[in-house]
Amino acid sequence: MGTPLITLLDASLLGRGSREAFEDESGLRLNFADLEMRSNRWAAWLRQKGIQPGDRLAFFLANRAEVIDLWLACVKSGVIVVPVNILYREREIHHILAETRPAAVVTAGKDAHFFAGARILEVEESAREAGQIPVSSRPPLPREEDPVAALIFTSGTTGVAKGAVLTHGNFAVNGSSLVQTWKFTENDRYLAALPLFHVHGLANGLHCWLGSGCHLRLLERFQAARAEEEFLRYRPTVFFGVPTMYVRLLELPAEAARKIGACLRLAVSGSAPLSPAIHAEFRKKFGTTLLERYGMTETLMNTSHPYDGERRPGTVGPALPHVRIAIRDLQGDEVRDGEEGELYVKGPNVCRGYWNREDATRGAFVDGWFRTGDMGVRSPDGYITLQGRRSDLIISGGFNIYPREIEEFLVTLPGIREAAVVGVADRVRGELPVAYVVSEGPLDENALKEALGRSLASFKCPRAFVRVDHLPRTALGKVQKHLLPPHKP
Ligand code: MLC
Ligand code: AMP
Repeated sequence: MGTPLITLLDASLLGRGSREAFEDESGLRLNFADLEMRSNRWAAWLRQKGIQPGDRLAFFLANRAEVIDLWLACVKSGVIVVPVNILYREREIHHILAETRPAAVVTAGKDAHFFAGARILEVEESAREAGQIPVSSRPPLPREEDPVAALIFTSGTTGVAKGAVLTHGNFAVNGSSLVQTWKFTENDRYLAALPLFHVHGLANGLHCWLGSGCHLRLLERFQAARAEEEFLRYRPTVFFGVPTMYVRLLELPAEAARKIGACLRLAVSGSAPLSPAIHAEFRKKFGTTLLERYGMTETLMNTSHPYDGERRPGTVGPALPHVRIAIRDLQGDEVRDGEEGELYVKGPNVCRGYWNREDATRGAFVDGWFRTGDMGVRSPDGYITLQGRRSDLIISGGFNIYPREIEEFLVTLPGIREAAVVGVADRVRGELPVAYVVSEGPLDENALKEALGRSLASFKCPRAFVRVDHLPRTALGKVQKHLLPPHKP
């Protein structure tokens, strides 16, 4: 049974009504009572549009106040949110629409063309409509015990994007656990720069804020060139980021870094590996120690460095209090401390499975334990070190890239016979994708990039294309990526 998510949020929405809650880059300022009222109006607007509990509502929006309004309205009404990464393009978007069949998509007018065939609710117009609805009361609570709150797309270990079915209970337990573990109080100031279409920004960011009643400043996106000004003016006590953001912050002048670090009690890093070198440089320059945590779309957060204890670089800390982690060998037997294996996770944080994909769901769980695909080792004092993945997932700037998706697309282009995509190390983004291709004639890189850019998110576009005569394969035909010639930029 799950805790109702709204209970966690009500401590602020109802309990701290007059307290300042929110600001954004346009100068909009809201208190918690405003957020309560706005989301009630949006919930009434959803009903006016005929969107019922259990229906899916997709949004394709850069960070803005309406994303929060919509999230809260859907949580209150039992409508299932499908957040779509705004960097996605036709191919990825069509797949998500086909899988979830949303009742409508909320998006900006300029992006409506990506959603041909779907019912589009333009965001500005929708906000005007919702703002005029004279209601102040909430919709009736969803009747289900633990309703589905969101379907968030991720490729799991297989490469085909699937919607992780996350319930109100999953979000509630994750949010309340992080508020406690990270010692959030209503006096915190959280600078929110992560996109709200992924769980790092949505499940952790919004729920730590509303679960604690602190203040949030929402940025449309993280921009390194504006970071100094943003941090110095807002003086956040809390920041959540992917390692790329911390690498960018290291470019700030020493004096600014010292001032920022003096306010920042909690700087959380996650979604991709953080090197011990960056951990050390950040500490030296900002005077604050990064706290690393490990999570997944399907499980929300699994581990975290302790707030008061040792934030051991290179590790992701021990399991969070509500999470059980087992490390198992290929036979499924638990390994001893110090031995490598695959991480399996169990707990009220774990999603129900994948939307309409029973086979994939069955494949992802073993006796109720979720297979993460992440390899790791646990020290005798419980700290977990991640050591890579079972699959060849590439993580670039905190966004996931599945080589197979790009390889399958590349071979549909004229003249390309075979393709293999690998990640190469990059100081700023962690990894960058590079494509090795067997082609019939010379490669036209510009034409390839244009074709990729039309169909796939920009971060998936290979930074280089290397022409090879053939791909190294095993006797069974599997590509041996480790035998590809090294890429020299
Ligand atoms: C990145 N880009 C964006 C964007 N973020 N465009 C619009 N809106 C955004 N929010 C595009 C840029 O246009 C550019 O494309 C490229 O990405 C890199 O942008 P940049 O300006 O050069 O920024 P950079 O300094 O490299 O930083 C990128 C970044 C971004 C860190 C801001 O990668 C980012 O927001 N990452 C967060 C990913 C995230 O939230 N992951 C959580 C997943 S949940 P071009 O075409 O010029 O290259 C998960 C579970 C868990 O994994 O554990 O949390
Ligand atoms: P996603 O599918 O976007 O939810 O990405 C989840 C994956 O990101 C995990 O399975 C890990 O491989 C990776 N990840 C998340 N947090 C960390 C971290 N702190 N260090 C290394 N990898 C991480």
